[in-house]
Amino acid sequence: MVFRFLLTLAASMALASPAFSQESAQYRLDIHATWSLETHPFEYAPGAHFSRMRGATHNSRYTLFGDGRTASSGLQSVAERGRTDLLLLEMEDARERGRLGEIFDAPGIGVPGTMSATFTATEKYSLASFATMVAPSPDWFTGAASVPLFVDGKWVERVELTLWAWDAGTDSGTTWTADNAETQPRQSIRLLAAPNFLYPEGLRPVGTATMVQIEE
Ligand SMILES: [Ca+2]
Repeated sequence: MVFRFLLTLAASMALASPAFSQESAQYRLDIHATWSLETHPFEYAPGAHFSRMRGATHNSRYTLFGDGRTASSGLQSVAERGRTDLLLLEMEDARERGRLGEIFDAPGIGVPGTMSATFTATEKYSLASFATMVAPSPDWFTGAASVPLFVDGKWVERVELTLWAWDAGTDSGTTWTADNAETQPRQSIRLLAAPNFLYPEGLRPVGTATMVQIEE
């Protein structure tokens, strides 16, 4: 609570004094789901959508996901069921430990489509991550992890990201609507090279995202 108050205080100081304006930057995140039956014709995904997105600003002591890492239970819940409540608890815990700043989210969307959110990054929490389920699926998700927004003493004005499908390594299903098949032990998170995403030219992304600095 005190911490939240301090954050609020810091935000109002930033507004009040230009001298503080460089200590934080507000960003708009736009996630463009390009995935459709036309772009990924291998099999049909009934009711294809991106689930509710959840993200956060944080420092280098927090990692939402990464190639070769093991998924947290919160990420597993996102990837398997599109639920973000457990991930929210993990993020709140990380915030208590001083690893994470602002938490943000956006409602799910049908694909193709766009979802958006705004957030404020600070010098202390200048990395941004987010995840959403590629749904329906066994444990497939997309997102970005630890995107640096404060580089060489400056706030990055615009970041463009390619969104790949990832396998959370927690369910062994291989089709969009496979029955639940828990992977024991958990495998590591990997780029998804299933036929659903692998085409002659290589892996086909499920979308793009931009983080653009906006006026506070
Ligand atoms: Ca899997």
